[in-house]
Amino acid sequence: MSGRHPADATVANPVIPGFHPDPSICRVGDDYYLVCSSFEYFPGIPVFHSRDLVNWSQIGNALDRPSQLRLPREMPSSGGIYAPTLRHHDGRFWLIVTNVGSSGNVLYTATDPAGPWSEPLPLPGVPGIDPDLAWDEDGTCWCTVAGISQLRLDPATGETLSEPERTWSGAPGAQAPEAPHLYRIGEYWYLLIAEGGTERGHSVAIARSESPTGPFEPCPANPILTHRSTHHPIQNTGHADLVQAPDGSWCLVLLAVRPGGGTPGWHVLGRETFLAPVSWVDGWPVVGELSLEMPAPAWPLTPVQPVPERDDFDQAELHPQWISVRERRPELCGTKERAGWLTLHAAGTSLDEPDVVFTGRRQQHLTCRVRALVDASAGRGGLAVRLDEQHHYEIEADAGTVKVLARIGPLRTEVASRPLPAGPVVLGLDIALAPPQDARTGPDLLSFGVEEPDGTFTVLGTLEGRYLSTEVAGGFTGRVIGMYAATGTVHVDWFDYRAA
Ligand code: 6LW
Repeated sequence: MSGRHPADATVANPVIPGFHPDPSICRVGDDYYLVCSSFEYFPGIPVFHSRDLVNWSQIGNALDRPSQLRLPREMPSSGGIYAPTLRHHDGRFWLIVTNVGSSGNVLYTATDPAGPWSEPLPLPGVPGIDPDLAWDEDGTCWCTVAGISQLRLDPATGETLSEPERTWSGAPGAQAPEAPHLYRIGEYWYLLIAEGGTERGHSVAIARSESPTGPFEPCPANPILTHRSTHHPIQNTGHADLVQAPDGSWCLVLLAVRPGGGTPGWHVLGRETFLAPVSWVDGWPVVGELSLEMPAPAWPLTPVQPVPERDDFDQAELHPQWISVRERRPELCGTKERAGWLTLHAAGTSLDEPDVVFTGRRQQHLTCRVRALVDASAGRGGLAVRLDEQHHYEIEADAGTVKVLARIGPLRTEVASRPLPAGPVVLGLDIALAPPQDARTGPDLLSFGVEEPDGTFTVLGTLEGRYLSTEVAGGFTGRVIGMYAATGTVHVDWFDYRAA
């Protein structure tokens, strides 16, 4: 993931770049675990491990069996898995989450956060979204949800033991009090929330009480974190979770975005996971500098194995970074059919459909270079950048043609087309920052093309990136780059993604 800066004086933020929103973190001994929302993608809820809060590696996806995660076709994009909370209690990991548009609030447990995770335990009495779990000294389990309200829960049965009661809902009149997390720290119970909405007004606020149920006293310095109304390159700061660092100091993980281009600024990688230092003054957390290059922490860093840039599809199971839309049926998408290749069988669907046969990885860098060796001689498909079914660009091959296609809202267009000689072809995409021209430009340019036998890259079409941004498409996700089959069978020998 993110690494130590060569000078060792700073480290890069976001610590988990790309579409990784709503981070929730827990510490067990020297180990940290972090989960994120995954919306309409399967497998769901990426699980990360770190020993230093800076270097993270993905150790799995909590919801990796169809029985754990149902994402029905009718459920729109940006429905599905919202805002998990991960906690460790009584020797077990607890993951509470909302499946919006399907099963509502559900609870999973595991002894190893890398999996396997349990089947979902339904929580029919838990309303709304953003559920949190906290246990008090006598073992009572408190579940707090967006709004903000709280109830007693039996996490073993899923039964709710009290009616939801309003606790503290942030600044009077502030939009969307959400993302609550309740903690016992020192002599107080702290209720951390987000408010202002997940867009530019996003912020983090906190209150405290001597009891987990309140009454809560708001921090006089609220919001304790927001970048609204600033020129800061990190915006939409909110949805945070507190954790104690290896040296006993504290940190916040949070979501934020990196908008680019002219006005209003477009963010294309989704909401990413950032880290910020926290100090305590008079029993209140004070959030330190949140920057793209932050001072290296005081504790030792433990670099992790980066995800290989190239995947040769020579393993029976796909790396956990690969995600598909709503489901991944092994008979339609996998590496077992042709050894060393990823095989995709179209199921009568295309990228315009909610159940396209697609598998991709999150775009994690503002500029990057992607290549994939594709054999589409028995079908039609290729390499796509997907925001949702109405916002995607792709380079598509069939037995004799290669085309660059774009869908933006209700509009579809063919941008370029050229004949293709027989045999597999290297399809490619270069994403570069758009040159600053005027207030309407940017943030990036996506050039699709093919690699010629001599290795040169021929661009067939260049498209503006803003149409694949959250500000244009709406929703909660970010770009995912991957391969798909629109008709017949498409084989992919390798996929190579690297930061540029
Ligand atoms: C999530 C809410 C939020 O449920 O966005 O930014 C929603 N915060 O807490 C979807 O991620």
